[in-house]
Amino acid sequence: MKRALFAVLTVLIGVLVVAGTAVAVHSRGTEPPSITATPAGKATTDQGELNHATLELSIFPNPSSSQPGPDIPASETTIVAASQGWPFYSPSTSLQLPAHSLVTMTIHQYDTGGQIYNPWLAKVTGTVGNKATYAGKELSEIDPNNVAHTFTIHQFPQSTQPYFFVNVPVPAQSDKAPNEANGYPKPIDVTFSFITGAAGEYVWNCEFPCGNGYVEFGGPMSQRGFMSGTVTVV
Ligand SMILES: [Cu+2]
Repeated sequence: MKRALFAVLTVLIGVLVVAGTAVAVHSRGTEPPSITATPAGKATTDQGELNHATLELSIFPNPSSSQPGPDIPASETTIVAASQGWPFYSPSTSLQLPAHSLVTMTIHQYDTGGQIYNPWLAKVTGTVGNKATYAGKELSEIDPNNVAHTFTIHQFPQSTQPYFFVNVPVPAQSDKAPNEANGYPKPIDVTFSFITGAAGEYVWNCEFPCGNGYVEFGGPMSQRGFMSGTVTVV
């Protein structure tokens, strides 16, 4: 058991190093304008009564006329993204969350996917109950062979900020899912809540290799505004 855990941790650290390197070696680029979680009154949690806030994101498989892509200045990157059909989180990857609060996020997922390299990342971690609701069904993990993206918040390795780690895998659409009028299939809605700590600057990224280049961690995976961004806890 201990050996298996070490193996899983070793692979996870490897994935984070590769993803981190891809982000670091790439030009950081412009971050899209930040979006702020909406206050939603109070919530009772196992840490007592806390402020509650909500945030909605969508994941689109490619820019289109109905979804033009990340709100970053038009550049070579955005032209390549459109021509290669890069997936992206919308409306922004720059997220601002209230400190010491319950945050409920909903992700509307429109993209296909496949097998994730590290099945540990197909488990829900760091949310309330280590669970998320997938199209109305509460689960603690999804099929590692049917992942589209992940939403993974973590801190900088050298950081002295409070520990903050959230991983929510997002399942893939069927290749046969019919498109609706907006050119995308009916979304799979994923909802989860987590509790923020003290103020700090964090980052998040997708841990499913949905890009191109080295082990599919290039392209949208290494360009901010698509599959990674910032989490500012204020
Ligand atoms: Cu992704």
